[in-house]
Amino acid sequence: MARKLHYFNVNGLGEPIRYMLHYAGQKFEDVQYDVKKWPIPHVKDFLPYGQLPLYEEGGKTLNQSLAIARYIASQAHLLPADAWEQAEIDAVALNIYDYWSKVVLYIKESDPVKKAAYKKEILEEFINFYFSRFEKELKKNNGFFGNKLSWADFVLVGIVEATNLFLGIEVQKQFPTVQTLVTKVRSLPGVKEYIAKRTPYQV
Ligand SMILES: N[C@@H](CCC(=O)N[C@@H](CS)C(=O)NCC(=O)O)C(=O)O
Repeated sequence: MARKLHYFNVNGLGEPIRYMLHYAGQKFEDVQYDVKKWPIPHVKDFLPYGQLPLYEEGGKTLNQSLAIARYIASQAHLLPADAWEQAEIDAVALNIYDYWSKVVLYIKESDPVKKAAYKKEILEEFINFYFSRFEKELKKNNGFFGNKLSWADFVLVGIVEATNLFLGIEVQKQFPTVQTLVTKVRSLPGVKEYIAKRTPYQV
């Protein structure tokens, strides 16, 4: 079955999906658009909501990164079997996205004064607020969000890497359990080889 993932040539919402597909050993076409050339009209017009990522499989398409990640997880033993545990993992992924929404405001802001103010707020408030909670949950659950590896762990690693790329920091350094998870996910079979081969991202 032909699989295709469309995303930018940067880290962000698409990278945890790439990691999971590589971890699952799924063959897929990794279509990467140059973020510096965006918007590419014929691509944007073809996207159902004008945004990436978009996943294609068996002639069908799926947008929304979390829906795609959850679907891939269901095929890669990264989704808990129990409905309550699934909901807990969904909540974790949404909490991570709540944090990321603050960084998106910073990325999209073009006014340098407002941009600097967003950055200050992220560095001085939001990172601490969210990551101290992520750290606590991971510690409580054996180093993973759900006691064993799940798709939410991949989402966090993707968002950590995207944070580092866009803010020029190494956010995991202040949070040892997050740091351990990042190292673990980046060392997984399939993921490790993909990271070694990929072109370093730039923004
Ligand atoms: N809720 C959507 C958000 C998608 C999104 O914000 N995509 C960004 C890249 S991370 C995008 O396509 N930006 C270009 C644009 O909006 O034209 C998801 O999670 O997939």
